[in-house]
Amino acid sequence: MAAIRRVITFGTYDVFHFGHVRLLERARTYGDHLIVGVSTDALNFSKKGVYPTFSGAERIAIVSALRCVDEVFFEESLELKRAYVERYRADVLVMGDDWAGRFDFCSDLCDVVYLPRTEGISSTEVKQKIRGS
Ligand code: C2G
Repeated sequence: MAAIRRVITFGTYDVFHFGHVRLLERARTYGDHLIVGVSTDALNFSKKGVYPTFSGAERIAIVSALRCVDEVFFEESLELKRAYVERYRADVLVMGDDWAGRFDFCSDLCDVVYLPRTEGISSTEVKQKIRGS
């Protein structure tokens, strides 16, 4: 029997939208088991200086409810990518191409794939649209 191919991806998934679900659905097609690292509130604050609109507990609950997602965990540090790939025995790491090249340092551990982002949608744009309505 062929071994299960494990796919890992990372993200904030704040104000969850169509671009997020498309990324996750496409990531899942690279294997049989999709593992998603959802960034913690503290990691977001350290990266962007603001907290996400939805809490880590809410964001991870939304992501884990998706049919294409098999396993979730909190991503606590950007510096732990290699440790997460090893801990979750990932065969493929998938990210949107806004991160193109930035995960290549994991390519000795697993395949690294960047998928085209969905155009015309982002959490920031959704928030602006709602504010303007
Ligand atoms: N994405 C996409 N199309 C969009 C918006 C996002 O394909 N219109 C993808 C991103 O490229 C990423 C995933 O959806 O692969 C999650 O996006 P974000 O929640 O914006 O994640 P980010 O804040 O970039 O966090 O360690 C990496 C970070 O945790 C990634």
